[in-house]
Amino acid sequence: MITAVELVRVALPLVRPFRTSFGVEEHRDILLVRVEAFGSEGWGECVAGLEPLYCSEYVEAAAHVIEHHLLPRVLAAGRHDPAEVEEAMAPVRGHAMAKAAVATAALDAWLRSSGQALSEFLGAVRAEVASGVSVGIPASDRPETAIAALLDEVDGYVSAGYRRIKLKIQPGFDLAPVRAVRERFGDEMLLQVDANSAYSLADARHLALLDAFDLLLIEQPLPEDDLLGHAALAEQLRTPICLDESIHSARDAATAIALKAAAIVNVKPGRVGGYLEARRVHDVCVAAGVPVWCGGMLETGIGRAANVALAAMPGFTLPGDTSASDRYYRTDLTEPFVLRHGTLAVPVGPGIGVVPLPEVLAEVVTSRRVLHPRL
Ligand code: OSB
Ligand code: MG
Repeated sequence: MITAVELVRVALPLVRPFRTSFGVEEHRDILLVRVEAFGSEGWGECVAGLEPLYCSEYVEAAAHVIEHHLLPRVLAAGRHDPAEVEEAMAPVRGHAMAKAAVATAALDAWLRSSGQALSEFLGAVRAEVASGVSVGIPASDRPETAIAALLDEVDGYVSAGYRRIKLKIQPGFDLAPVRAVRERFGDEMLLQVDANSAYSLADARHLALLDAFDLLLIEQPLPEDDLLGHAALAEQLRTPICLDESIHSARDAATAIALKAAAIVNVKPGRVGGYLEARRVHDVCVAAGVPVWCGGMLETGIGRAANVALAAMPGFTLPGDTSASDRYYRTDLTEPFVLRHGTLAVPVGPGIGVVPLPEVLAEVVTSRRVLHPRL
């Protein structure tokens, strides 16, 4: 049973601004959920951004919906095992990232109480997972300097050993950077692009020019609710289409696959409401023979640890956006994840296998709010 719940907010600057077609993030304002349950402590990281730009959720709204709508329902339920926590929050529409943070904290405590690692609970089959890296759009007024900056950044990641590079693209910054990266690093490099829904179906002929570069996939070219558009686009491209923003559930994944809107699926546990649903997305994809990979939301070690456990499941056959701590933060909240031969080690300890380091947390915490028990 859950006996205590606390919302912990921390501010962490990114090592470099992360620019996408929807905006730029220079630091994260992170909401952590800490619970005490079953005699153990559990942590969940909310991946909602500062503003509702990637999706409709944002961190302030997540804190509000947790306090006023999710937690009261969870506390009113009795056992607080993983299935019950998920079921208790189900009447609330949407707010997947808020739900995932609560569910993961409860799951972490539940697993720790029995000494089971999240990876084992999920059915992981690997001890380390191949790491890719998501490269933001450089800030620059002139295209040549933007591409030079991009090549420098990619060079650093390639030298570090990352197994796959993902370039963020948008109209006006697509063919030239992809061509430049291919020319510099060769045809063997695993390369993909992510548009964060910046295009329309009218851009199909332009996007088909990316076919020349043998990309692994193009991620979310069109708006999130445009499955038919993605299916129509897929008929005009050789590059496989991967969906990110469109997939909010295992049912969405099944629909997108059936419509041929997605040939590959990016799973983000925050976007689908937690690790139980992320596992169901994986299962749907495996049954359909569709590759899945684990996306990222610039998580600290808390969120990353759980993502790495998920990415160790058998259907995760492509490298994920599960990069090492130093790609994001100078000092991570947890023991840092370090790249070894292009992989991250799957945590082996109980639950998510990591906790915030008290001395780091003390440095970066901006607020702590006890929601339960109300004193
Ligand atoms: O679209 O995958 C995305 C980060 C924030 C919001 C959306 C996305 C991303 C990334 C970064 O691409 C992935 C990472 O955590 O490394
Ligand atoms: Mg994406």
